[in-house]
Amino acid sequence: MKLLSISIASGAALLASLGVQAATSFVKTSGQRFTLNGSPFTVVGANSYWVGLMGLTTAQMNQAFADIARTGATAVRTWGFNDVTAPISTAYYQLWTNGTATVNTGPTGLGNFDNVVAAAKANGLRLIVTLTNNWSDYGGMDVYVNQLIGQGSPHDYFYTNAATQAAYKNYVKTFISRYINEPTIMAWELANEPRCAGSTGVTSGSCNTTTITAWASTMSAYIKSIDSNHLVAIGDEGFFNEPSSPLYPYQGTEGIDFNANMGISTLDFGTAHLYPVSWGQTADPTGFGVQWIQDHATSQKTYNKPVLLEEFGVTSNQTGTYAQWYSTILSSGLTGDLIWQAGSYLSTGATPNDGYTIYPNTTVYAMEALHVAALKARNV
Ligand SMILES: *[C@@H]1O[C@H](CO)[C@@H](O)[C@H](O)[C@H]1NC(C)=O
Ligand SMILES: *[C@@H]1O[C@H](CO)[C@@H](O)[C@H](O)[C@H]1NC(C)=O
Ligand SMILES: *[C@@H]1O[C@H](CO)[C@@H](O)[C@H](O)[C@H]1NC(C)=O
Ligand SMILES: *[C@@H]1O[C@H](CO)[C@@H](O)[C@H](O)[C@H]1NC(C)=O
Ligand SMILES: CC(=O)N[C@H]1CO[C@H](CO)[C@@H](O)[C@@H]1O
Repeated sequence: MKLLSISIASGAALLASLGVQAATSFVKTSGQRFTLNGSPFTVVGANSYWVGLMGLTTAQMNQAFADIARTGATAVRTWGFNDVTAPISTAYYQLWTNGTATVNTGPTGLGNFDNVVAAAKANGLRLIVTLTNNWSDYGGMDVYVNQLIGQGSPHDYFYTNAATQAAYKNYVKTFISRYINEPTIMAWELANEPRCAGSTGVTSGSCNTTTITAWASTMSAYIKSIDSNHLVAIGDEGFFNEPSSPLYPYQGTEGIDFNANMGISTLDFGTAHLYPVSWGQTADPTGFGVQWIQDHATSQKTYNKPVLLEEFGVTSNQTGTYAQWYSTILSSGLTGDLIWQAGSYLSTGATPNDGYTIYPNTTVYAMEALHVAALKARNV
């Protein structure tokens, strides 16, 4: 779709004729639902972490979002961070030099993210924007720790050190202040997959679920104090904290207590991920996922807040596995889901494939479209 080469007036008419409505109101929550102008709003779609990181043209961003929108999707989760220690030509959002952070507000920084937002809006999609990473991909928490405390310091100092907390707040404030009045952004997320340990494996030994719950409480309240328009969530994997469970994702060892976090009043919805194979649940990955979805739906009802399965994937037998997971999402009442991850064939080649990527000409992509329709029908 060549939406970017047409005038605004005819663009709006074209979008209306396609049934695409540009965002004019903010997505809110009511009990376990998301709402828009007081009516139920189904949050379903895909992750596209790369759309604001690869130095894409606006036409390429537009194609990536158009591919996702063609499934009927309503939302896309993406990275609103890239911390670097030397400028790069594609896109980065914060530059660190000798312990000093500078947010990149130029065309390769927030100017680039403006284009991401515009392309999502042109395709009628809402964005869930994640503000840092547990992992060292695109910088993340370890850059804050290394720059402000010392190279190789424990990962979890990110959550408790005064300097890292101040720097994170400064980044978040600069980023979100630019988009306070932008309804295309559905939600801010504190971090992708916060854990006590990161890519280096170095920890203080004193981090536990209390540490990350306290951090999430402080930082979500901070965002709400600046921006009352947008929803806020953590972006975590949704691990439970039941130390006697035989299953690792239920034991709380990574520092996440899903139920404790659901109780934080400045968080609007809960988040969960689902990667049974990388979590060692290899005997019956599909069955583990069915139980995981049901257990999060139970917490959703207990805390009366929406829960999104906002990342999930297997790299083999996708159709067999996703059929059962989709069916469980529908029947359990879980609020919504976002698959990991969307792929497109751009003019410059295929977008990143980590083994989970679904491209538009595949069976899984067609399955995704059927699931989107079924979830919308359930939520009426
Ligand atoms: C960073 O510190 C090093 C060593 O003190 C110094 O050589 C370098 O010039 C500094 N870089 C900047 C950008 O200030
Ligand atoms: C976490 O550790 C602190 C002490 O470092 C302790 O007070 C707290 O009870 C622990 N939290 C959990 C959930 O075990
Ligand atoms: C694929 O997954 C489905 C659902 O779990 C299962 O019934 C089927 O046996 C699996 N097929 C293979 C080849 O693993
Ligand atoms: C989908 O399209 C790509 C790029 O044109 C091609 O390489 C791939 O083989 C196609 N896959 C299927 C399943 O048709
Ligand atoms: C340990 C882990 O899961 N690391 C993953 C973090 O996320 C990136 C993508 O941003 C993956 O490439 C890593 O494998």
